[in-house]
Amino acid sequence: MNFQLSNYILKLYETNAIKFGEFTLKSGLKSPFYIDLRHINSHPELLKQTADLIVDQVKKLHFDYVSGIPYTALPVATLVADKLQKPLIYARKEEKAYGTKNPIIGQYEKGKSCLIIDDLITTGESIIETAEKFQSAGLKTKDFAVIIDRSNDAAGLLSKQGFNLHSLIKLDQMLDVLKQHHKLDDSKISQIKFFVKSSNKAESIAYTNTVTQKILDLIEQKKSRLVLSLDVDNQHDFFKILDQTAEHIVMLKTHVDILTDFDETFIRRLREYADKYRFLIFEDRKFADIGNTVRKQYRGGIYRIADWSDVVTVHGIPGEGILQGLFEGLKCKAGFLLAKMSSKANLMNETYTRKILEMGQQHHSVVSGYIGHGTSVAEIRRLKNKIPKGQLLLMPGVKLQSDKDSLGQQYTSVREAIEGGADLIIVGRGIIAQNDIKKAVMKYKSASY
Ligand code: 5BU
Repeated sequence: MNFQLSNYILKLYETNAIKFGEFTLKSGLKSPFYIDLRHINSHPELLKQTADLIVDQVKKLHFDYVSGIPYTALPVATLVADKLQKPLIYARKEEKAYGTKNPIIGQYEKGKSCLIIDDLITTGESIIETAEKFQSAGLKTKDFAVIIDRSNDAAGLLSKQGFNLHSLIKLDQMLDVLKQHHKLDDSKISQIKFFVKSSNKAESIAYTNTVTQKILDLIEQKKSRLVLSLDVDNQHDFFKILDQTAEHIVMLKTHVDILTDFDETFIRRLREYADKYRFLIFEDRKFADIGNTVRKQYRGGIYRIADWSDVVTVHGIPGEGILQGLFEGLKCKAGFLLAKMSSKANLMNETYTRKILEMGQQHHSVVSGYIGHGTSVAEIRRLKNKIPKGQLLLMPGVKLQSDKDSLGQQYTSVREAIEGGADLIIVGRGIIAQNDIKKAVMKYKSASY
């Protein structure tokens, strides 16, 4: 390695941009090292040096614009753009929750290409996500420059998708330089290497709780990925529809408070159907209060939901206490967190969705998966790729063809939902509003599996 680069690595170490010790990561894992390149921006010389090194690395590539992923990489991208005399554009960090605003800020011509700069690459997923934002805005993205590549093989992953990764420093190089300068010893280095390898393994653990396993078994046994949403207001209609659909569904989704004639017999009868036709009961209650209140709403009141339902929907907005309030001390119960709703202009943006997935992963013993939605295969697949292994994606707002209703519901087609990776589709009016219910349920069942 050249002198300039090892000198640069030492400077990163001296400014505490690379630290060794014990650090708790977002995932809950304890890491023996931590890289925080935000510090670079507070050291003008180091920032300039970073820009010079990146310029050296990318100056032979062809691109029309320079971009940095906010916030950390934006200052250095600005310097790089200046040195190369190319225009700077960048993608909004917080996705607009609604509206049609372009996610790309700055002036550009469609069809031209952009170099994207980021500080650190761990898995490559956030870079791919950014590339997709640029691509959907009509720009080409092929080359990425990062300061440190601390991944196992992000370059390999990116190249499979047609992207080139140009990193200034790889983890092994960084460790070598610090060892040569007596900042690290062999045992610490093997600890770090072991951590990087095993944390990748930890990320690939499948979080499958007993309820999820039941759902997965039913999908295979029934050859169906169908959840029927039976939103009618009286028991007579309810069981009439259930008679024609029960054997083909994996779960029956209820809104029990829609019924005008709810009583104990309804619950008894429903449980008998569930046992006879082997489906889970899914009360779409969308709990959204503090732990103490949801516990009472779930286990008490006139509905006593916890007594008869297998799964319920939960909003993560009150924080993780809601999961404890609902499920602590109960067996064979699980929730689905709302990660992205199907209704038009809903306020769940990308950041919210990501936080919900983090919460769900940490509480995988009681979170079977997520309610999510997308209006295209690509959007659904993007969401699915972020869902921890072993947890499920349930998608409402599904019909045979894409459609909408007059109150903001958006429907994506079954084909797109399944192609995008939805584990289960939730269908209401696509089935229950049809004259021939039996025919409709068979159509959805076979299109789903
Ligand atoms: P539909 O008739 O297929 O539109 O019914 C959809 C059902 O799924 C309905 O019970 C909604 O309450 C439920 N739903 C939804 O449509 N979108 C969402 O984001 C969530 C639930 Br969460």
